[in-house]
Amino acid sequence: MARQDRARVLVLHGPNLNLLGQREPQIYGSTTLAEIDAMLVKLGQELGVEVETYQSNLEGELVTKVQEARGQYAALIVNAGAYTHTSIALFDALLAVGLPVVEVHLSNLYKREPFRHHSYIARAAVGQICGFGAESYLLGLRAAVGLINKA
Ligand code: CA2
Repeated sequence: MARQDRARVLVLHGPNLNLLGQREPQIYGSTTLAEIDAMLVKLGQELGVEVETYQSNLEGELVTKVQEARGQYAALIVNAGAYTHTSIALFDALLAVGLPVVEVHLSNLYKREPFRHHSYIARAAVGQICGFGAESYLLGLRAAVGLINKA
């Protein structure tokens, strides 16, 4: 019998997240982005989905990646970093792509500065997970797989 292709999930990391584990461990933890990506791929295998990850410091590159996700992925997990609080372009792209979006953040946005309390991404997302450090991504993946399996 032909092997059923596994659903694919794209994880997007925004600006400065490439620095994880190298600076500000008191806020963002000591796990590196490469370690988070590896944990996501492993959990994806356990949950029966294929996980791909992408990081960029550039807003336009993230927008393009979202546009290209149409028809290629079953769900998106997005930590847009500081673009969370500024990017209408990313919000528009996420609305247009028509895929379920799970927003994740390492830190608890609502315990931080007021400018982090508003997320443009939130209106395009099914839900938001924040405050659990690297675990936020793993919880986000579980949520995304739940949405895929329900669809
Ligand atoms: O908590 C999150 O995941 C954030 O998306 C992280 C963003 C921040 O602007 C958001 O408000 C919340 C910042 C990512 C910066 O990551 C760094 C990692 C290590 C050292 C310096 C920055």
